[in-house]
Amino acid sequence: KIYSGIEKQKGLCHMYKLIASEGMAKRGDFTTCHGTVKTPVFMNVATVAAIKGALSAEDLENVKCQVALSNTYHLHVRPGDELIKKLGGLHKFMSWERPLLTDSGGFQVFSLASLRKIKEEGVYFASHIDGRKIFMGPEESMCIQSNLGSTIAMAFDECVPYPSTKEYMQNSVDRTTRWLLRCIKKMDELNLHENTINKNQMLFGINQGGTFDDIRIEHAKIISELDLPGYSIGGLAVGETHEQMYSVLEAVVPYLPKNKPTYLMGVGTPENILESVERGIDFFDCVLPARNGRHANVYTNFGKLNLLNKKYMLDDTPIDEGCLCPTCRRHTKAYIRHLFKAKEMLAMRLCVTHNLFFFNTMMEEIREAIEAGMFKEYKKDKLEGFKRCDM
Ligand code: PRF
Ligand code: ZN
Repeated sequence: KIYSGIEKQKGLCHMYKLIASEGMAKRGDFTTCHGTVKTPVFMNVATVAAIKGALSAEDLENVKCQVALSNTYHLHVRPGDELIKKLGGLHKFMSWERPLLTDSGGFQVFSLASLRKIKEEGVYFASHIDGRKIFMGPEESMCIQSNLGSTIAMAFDECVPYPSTKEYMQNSVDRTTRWLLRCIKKMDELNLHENTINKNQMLFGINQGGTFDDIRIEHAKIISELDLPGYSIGGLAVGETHEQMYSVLEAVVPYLPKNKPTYLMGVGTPENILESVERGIDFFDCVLPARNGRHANVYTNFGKLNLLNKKYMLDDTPIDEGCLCPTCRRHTKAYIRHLFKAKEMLAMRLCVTHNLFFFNTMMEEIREAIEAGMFKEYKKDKLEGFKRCDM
């Protein structure tokens, strides 16, 4: 064992039960202190404790969201994690009782903040809101996530840009490993504090290594030894091709524990999700359904539609005839198109609602297909359907 303090993480309230599998595809039940998550699952992104597109926590329940995802970096900058702790933690603050995952800031710092300097102790950068100088290292990230009291905290990592040299990658991954050990130590300490919001907060490790299979595999072996409650794969969907991403999954997933959830960070399209479930992924998250919905792009089983298209001006049918979402139960394409043209916020809300329901429903279908041993057929049918039209 690399770090002896990890024993303390065991025996807490988390457990992954493999319900069914088909090839590498897993259907699991992940029990947490905020309820059981059925996997594969798509987490709905609520970066600043709200889904962009004006959805409330109640709306999230109505689109069958199992896990909401928020960001350490954003909430630290505004309104501040200490304020949220004073108000009883993030669950209470946003009135969301189901599981919450917080990303560590390791990615947002690299994608949003400017003037950044990476050192062994952590990252120095300027806030994207007011330019204020901030330092975040593994301990700071754990403290912030502990103040938020999320169900699952993510390790503080470096998401290396693509492409990078092998030398840069190896040095970065080695540092990410050292950061992970510091995260574990800090999280163990914080979970023992008397006034900690969630003493059962879990820490997921993050595998990095870009498209270098050997670095990925070596890193996966090292972090798997640490016996964390879950493992994610970061540093993908950052500019490499889809084929390269799938090839990394094929190489690295076999080296992550089979009896723990796997999480592919920031992925992706419905196609990416189907391909990645087939390669052993349990958790996903992506801003796409909300972002596309805000731009009138909606998902259907026969491809994506853009509701701004003139051809929907007199279309009195729902986005998808077969969809049971709150939007499709009542509203027509013509009406939603009108709302976009009139710049009414409701337009975005209706489309984001439909899109999140679409993603969460697809995950439900994926789970049923794996349980029935029909995932391969399901995936083939679904992918063929998506190609039927675009616009
Ligand atoms: N690290 C963290 N969060 C992430 C990523 C990562 O590599 C990615 C990469 N797709 C998305 N979100 N901490
Ligand atoms: Zn719908």
